[in-house]
Amino acid sequence: SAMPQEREPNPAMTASDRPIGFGRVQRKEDPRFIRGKGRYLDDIVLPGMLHGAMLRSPVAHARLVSIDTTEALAHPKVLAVITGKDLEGLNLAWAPTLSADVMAILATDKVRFQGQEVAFVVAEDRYSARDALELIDVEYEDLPPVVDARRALDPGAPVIRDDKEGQTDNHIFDWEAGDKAETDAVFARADVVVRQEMVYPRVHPAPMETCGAIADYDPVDGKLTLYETTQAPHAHRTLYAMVAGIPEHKIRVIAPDIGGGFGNKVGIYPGYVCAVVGSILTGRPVKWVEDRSENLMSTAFARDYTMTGEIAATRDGRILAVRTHVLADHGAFNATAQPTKYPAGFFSIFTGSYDLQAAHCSVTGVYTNKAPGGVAYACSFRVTEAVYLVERMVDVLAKELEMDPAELRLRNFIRPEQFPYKNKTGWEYDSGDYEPALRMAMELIDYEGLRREQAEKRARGELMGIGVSFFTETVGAGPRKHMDIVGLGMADGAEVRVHPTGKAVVRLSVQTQGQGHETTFAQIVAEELGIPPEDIEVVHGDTDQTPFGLGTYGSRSTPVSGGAVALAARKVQEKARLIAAAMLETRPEDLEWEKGRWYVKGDPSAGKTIAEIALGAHGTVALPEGVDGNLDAEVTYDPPNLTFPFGAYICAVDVDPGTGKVHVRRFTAVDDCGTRINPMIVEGQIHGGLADGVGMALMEFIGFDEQGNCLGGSFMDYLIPTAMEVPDWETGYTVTPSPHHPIGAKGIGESATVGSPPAVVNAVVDALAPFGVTHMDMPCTPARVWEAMQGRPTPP
Ligand code: MCN
Ligand code: CUN
Repeated sequence: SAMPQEREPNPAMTASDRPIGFGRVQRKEDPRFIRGKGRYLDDIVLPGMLHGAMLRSPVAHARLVSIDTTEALAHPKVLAVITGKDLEGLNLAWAPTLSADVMAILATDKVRFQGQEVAFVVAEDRYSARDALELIDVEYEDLPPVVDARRALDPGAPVIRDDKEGQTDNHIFDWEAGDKAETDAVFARADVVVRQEMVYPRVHPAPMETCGAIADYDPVDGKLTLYETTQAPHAHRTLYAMVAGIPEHKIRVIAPDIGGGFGNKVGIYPGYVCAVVGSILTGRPVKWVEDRSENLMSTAFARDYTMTGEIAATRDGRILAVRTHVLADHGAFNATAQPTKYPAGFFSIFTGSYDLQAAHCSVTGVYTNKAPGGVAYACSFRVTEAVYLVERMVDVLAKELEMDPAELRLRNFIRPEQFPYKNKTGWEYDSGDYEPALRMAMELIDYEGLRREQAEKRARGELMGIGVSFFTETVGAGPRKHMDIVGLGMADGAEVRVHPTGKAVVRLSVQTQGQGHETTFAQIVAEELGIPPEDIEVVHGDTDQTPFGLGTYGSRSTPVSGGAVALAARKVQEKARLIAAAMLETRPEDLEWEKGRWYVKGDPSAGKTIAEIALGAHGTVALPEGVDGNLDAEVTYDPPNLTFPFGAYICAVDVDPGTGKVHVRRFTAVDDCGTRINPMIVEGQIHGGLADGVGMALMEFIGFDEQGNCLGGSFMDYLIPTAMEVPDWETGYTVTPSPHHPIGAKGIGESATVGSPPAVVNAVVDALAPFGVTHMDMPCTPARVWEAMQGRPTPP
């Protein structure tokens, strides 16, 4: 079917006339959320349910001398206390991570970060479980911690992972992309080379709902039902089967409503495994839900990249090459969630939106005494770090060349006729048209006017800055021949069933956490079959009811599962044609499709609607040879490539010269995610991501002291932006469809989080230009800004 084109909303058309890309199809999930009728994990109460609580290490690095659980076990409401020793007996003390490492479920030998899981109590209620934690007596023998990644490889640094055979230091991996020799040669002959060190600090996705699980093991039929806050129910089920040895058909993972995931809910946490063991031991369901501090201190963090960037250019502003070295802090266990071949995620797209002659990056991963994670928080598998690096570097170059940063970008964009564009590190950008997006952003915010205003303010001694960033992402992993997670190829299944009365159900392998899949996937089917979105039920989050697939992260639901759904619906449409031909006593070739109906070419009055055909399929119509009696189809979609959304962001800030406080006054975002299925949802995704970006740029920070104590373990210390700190977003869009995606859609879920931090930081640095400031590390807190104004950049 034809590529749906973006249209302006036409009030005369209803959602069912034009299900995709237009108007404001209301979210089907909102009636229950707005009424407080969502069903989140903690809302679920099973008969006889017990509660778990986790004892965590108070120190960052220590030998575990002994654990005494006698007193806790004597607590009248405690049913079980599980330690690493107990798990060892079950071969579950250690588990494989998503990055070919192992991680402790409960510590056996040492603790390796503050907040690490040490023992699990199962009790009649949550309060007793928590009280009993204090009755467990653990003796630790302190070891010196490794807190600063830059010291991790020092000779003599304490070895964190002495559990691993042959591991004599804190080194995890070295990885590179691009051609080093070619890049060095371009650098050697370039007129201008600029270099900047920068830190993308450790931050945390901090979803509104923390992580949790309810394990319900039925000893009679051996079936484990596991309710989980998970972004990837099928992958979890398979991993439990592989690791715990429970047969896969005896595991059912159910993801209820999820209050935000943002990458925090991709992995399997020790608490989930302990809940399972607790349920098997007690024969009763066990619920475990972490609190806010546990979430911030122990679950998947994001970033923590220390980067050295260099950019080579001609004097007149032609960018020739970029090279970078990165030190990646992965914490105590390498548990980052990413395709196997990509230990640094998709960081190698640090070439950005520019047509370069050469590029090279090398990444060294190290262990530190901090919580594991690394790939989370709307990161598009490290595209966040890549975009930050290149967009900061371009600004550093603009400063050196005394060129306008928008102008410098415009001069260096990959041109529309160059797509599909093969970049210097091996990505094939599917489509793009960059200049119109940046020009639109400049127009929307009145870039020239802002620059004039800035000049006037500077003349008066006021501090105002304007920051530009332009990003290209790579989202929608597969294809599976190149991409897998622990050996599971990155494809997704979808199943469409049209019921006898013409209503439909679509079953997905991906998992919404607030993105609105119940609405948008219904819209895709509606577009293909002409069934109104409200007549289509979207089922997800239950491995017993949905086809296999790798789940939601890396903004892959629309690129991968969206493709699966569109193709499954098209299969249904083709099947409907065969059945309609039988019903109309004509040949399938003589039929023509219009939204929701097959009719006889040249005789539009002779036709059958999808509902009539569905009834025919399930009814008494004599079906053609080889056509079975339903109107269903199933597809597993292995995408041919990723999709490459892009956008232009411009931000204006004012800085208080007395306090160093940054006020984001304006922010314009022009995004292009190809065909927009639901513009309202797309805009919501962008608003959320822009708030993330302002948060990271100005206030979010998981810091540690020298002992490895986590300094970001509560919302008193880990600051996230509220409506007070963000401006009214001004958005625009262009539409450059993906040429390979069935409906031309690209992912959007992480674009704004990826693209906005460099715009804010570029604006802050621009505001501080009168002080000679050329770079500042995030978060640009008042204290750091003030120090920078005194010529004392805060050491990272
Ligand atoms: N969409 C659309 N048209 C497009 C692209 C997307 O209408 N061209 C719609 C989709 O159909 C979907 C939503 O926008 O309803 C996001 O789609 P997509 O970009 O495919 O991203 P995913 O659905 O795979 O969501 C994952 C992405 C990630 S990885 C993080 S992290 C993040 C994000 O989504 N976590 C979120 N946005 C979030 N939003 C909410 N509310 N909660 C989270 O946890
Ligand atoms: Cu990187 S966070 Mo999202 O991919 O779930």
